[in-house]
Amino acid sequence: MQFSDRYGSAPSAIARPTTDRSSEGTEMTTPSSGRRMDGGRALIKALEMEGVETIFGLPGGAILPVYDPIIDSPIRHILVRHEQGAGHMAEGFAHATGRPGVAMVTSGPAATNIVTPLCDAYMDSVPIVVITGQVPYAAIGTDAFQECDTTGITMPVTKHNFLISDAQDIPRIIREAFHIATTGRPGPVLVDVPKDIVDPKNPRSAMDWYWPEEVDLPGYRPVTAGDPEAIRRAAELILAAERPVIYAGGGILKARAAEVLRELAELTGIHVVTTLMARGAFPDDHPLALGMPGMHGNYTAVTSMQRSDLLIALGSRFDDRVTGKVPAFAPEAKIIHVDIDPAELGKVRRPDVGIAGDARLVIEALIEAIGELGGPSRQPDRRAWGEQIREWQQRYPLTYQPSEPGEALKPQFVLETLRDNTPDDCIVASGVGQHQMWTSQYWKFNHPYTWVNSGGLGTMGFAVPAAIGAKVGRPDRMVWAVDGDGCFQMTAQELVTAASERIPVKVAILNNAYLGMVRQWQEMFYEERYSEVYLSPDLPDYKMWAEAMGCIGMRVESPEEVLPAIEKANEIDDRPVVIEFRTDSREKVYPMVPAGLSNDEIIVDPAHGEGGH
Ligand SMILES: Cc1ncc(C[n+]2csc(CCOP(=O)(O)OP(=O)(O)O)c2C)c(N)n1
Repeated sequence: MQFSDRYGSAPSAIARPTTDRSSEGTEMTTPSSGRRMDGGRALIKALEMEGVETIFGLPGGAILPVYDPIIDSPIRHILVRHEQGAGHMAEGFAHATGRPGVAMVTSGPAATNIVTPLCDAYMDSVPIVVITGQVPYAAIGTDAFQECDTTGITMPVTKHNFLISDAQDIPRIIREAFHIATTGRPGPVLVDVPKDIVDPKNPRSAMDWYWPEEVDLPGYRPVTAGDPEAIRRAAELILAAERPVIYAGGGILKARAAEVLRELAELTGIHVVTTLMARGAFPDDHPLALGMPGMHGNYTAVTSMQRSDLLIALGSRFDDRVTGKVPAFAPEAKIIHVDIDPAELGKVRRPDVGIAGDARLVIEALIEAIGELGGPSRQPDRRAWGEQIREWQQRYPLTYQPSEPGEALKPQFVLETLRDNTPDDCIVASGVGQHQMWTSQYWKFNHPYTWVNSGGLGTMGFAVPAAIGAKVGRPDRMVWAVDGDGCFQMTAQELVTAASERIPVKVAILNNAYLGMVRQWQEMFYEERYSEVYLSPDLPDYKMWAEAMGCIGMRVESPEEVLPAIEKANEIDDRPVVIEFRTDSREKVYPMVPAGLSNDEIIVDPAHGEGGH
């Protein structure tokens, strides 16, 4: 019996695997069905069958029997220093590769330590599979040592979770876990594994090996193809619109739809905004790119949405940080909303045409429907709209006041220099706060899967472990984390993991000595009453801390030092590098739409001379 089988499970199908990378079998051979095995070995073997190459994790008593067979497995295990790190590494891996990230930890406190990454992955639809140890099945509910109700705790923050009760179910459940995590709207799936059913010394762990060829979950049938009638109506709306804007969300990346998005934009000549989660889904250097909308979006992205007569929302969820005050959001716009998750349609704003389906398939069908309806030449003359957009772009570019000689470094200057001196396909991960918004604003994302970010939950401490996971997934790419001093202090210990595993990530700390984003709100909305946001510029000594963790550490205080430090960091490829940039603590993120206000009340940078709205 499973505690939380929300989708229903098919009986075990005994079938042949397609691949087997296990050390026990010869490469690419099929293991004999019915071979006796213990549950721990079966679990690792099932992960191998899923093509898992890396597990991020940390062992403990309850999960020991699953850790033992790792020694004989070709799977690489990366030993983290805190389970939160394992979860974010799995997420970073998934963000950068599109393949599911895997984390494995023990019961009780280890399971609760990984709840934050689970919630983070849930909010941002990141496919990860987390395996947790559990006390022996019979001890569940007795408050046994290191027991906690992991499935109960994680139910609201996982797409699905399993509590395995029978060793014979292990291959099927692992197969289902990966299927659920990666199909439909991707998300985190947790598998809780009681110790007795994986412990070779316990008869309850004995099972006959099999590999289910197919997954059959009667209650789980994600819709992928959009309704043709709705697609035709959407195409009609596109062909009639005078001021349309494509509102691209993270779903574009999840659906691997960046190429077809570009095709649609170029076919119709419609401009594209990319949300915080969609940065990279449409190239920033494209003439139709408008950049990021929302609370800290640029003026043109925000205002073009506000003034549009048609918003084509593709894999975006009308997040409050994008809409601002909902009743005042894009008041004249009709809405086409495409999402793999039908629950998103109409959740915040009622669409004129709602299409449940995979973004890539629906966009392809839309392109076809536009052709059938007469093609893009049927569209009205949109030159005036294009002119208006260009005028906004010229009038309200992103700006900041460069520092005068002797003044503190500007974070935007650091980011511009980093952006201009890293490869175009460099992967950049960020923490949460001002540095995150500046990175999203100032970086030029010209390739998909180059931006690794915690958008929904907004998790401080995400950057360092996520960058490590991304680098493990894409060792061929340069990976930089841009972190705040507050965020860095939450998960910096994972640099010990990176150094000992020789994962050469690079970290830029924008040290403004404050919990900067909170300070910004206190300055703007709490009359400069700075309650509990000062961190100190010198404590800790980041350079020494980095070095103590096996990294190269550098400190940069003046503009002339910025480029040489970045160049030096770029040359180091055998260990992690940390550069502490001491930045101006008074700097604020602009533009800004204050929380709860309409996007029409966007504050452009006062230093730019606009003086407000
Ligand atoms: C785990 C967690 N705790 C608290 C917050 C609230 N919060 C959002 S941004 C921020 C400040 C971040 O400071 P820092 O890392 O120094 O970055 P900065 O804003 O200065 O760039 C805080 C405390 C959060 N997002 N996550």
